[in-house]
Amino acid sequence: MHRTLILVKPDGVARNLVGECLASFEKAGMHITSLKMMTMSREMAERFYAVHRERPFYNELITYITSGPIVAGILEGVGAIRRTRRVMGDTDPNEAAPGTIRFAYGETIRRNTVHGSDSEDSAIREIGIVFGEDPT
Ligand code: 3AN
Repeated sequence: MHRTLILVKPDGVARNLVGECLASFEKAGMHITSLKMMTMSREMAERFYAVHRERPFYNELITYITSGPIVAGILEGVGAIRRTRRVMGDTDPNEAAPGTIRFAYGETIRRNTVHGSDSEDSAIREIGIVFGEDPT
């Protein structure tokens, strides 16, 4: 059994897409084991996106992710990371496959509606940051 962290980002919450996004993950066989609504502090966002610190889009990414409420969840299931990312689609909504969340709802590469951990190490790190728990 694997675990991953998902976020419904500010553009998704603002457009009433929380239920749609969570339903997509559940339909793909994921089980929601934790869920919360929150607004990320700048400090949490900087820890969360630390790997992107040197990227040209970093400041705008931090401003965006802290701009309004998000919904964070822990999903559990076989192949949770891979399956969740398949349901989300490519980072750039223009590249995302039909049937994915980002194809349906993503606005731009930044306002792309959802986040999902990209590896087991990221999942452990991100669950720790957002839920303050050791997921082992
Ligand atoms: P993903 O969320 O698909 O794993 P990452 O980890 O490469 O994508 O990027 C993290 C977040 O940074 C993305 N979800 C997106 O919001 C933002 N981002 C990535 N690349 C760009 C870019 N070229 N311009 C603006 N924002 C970007």
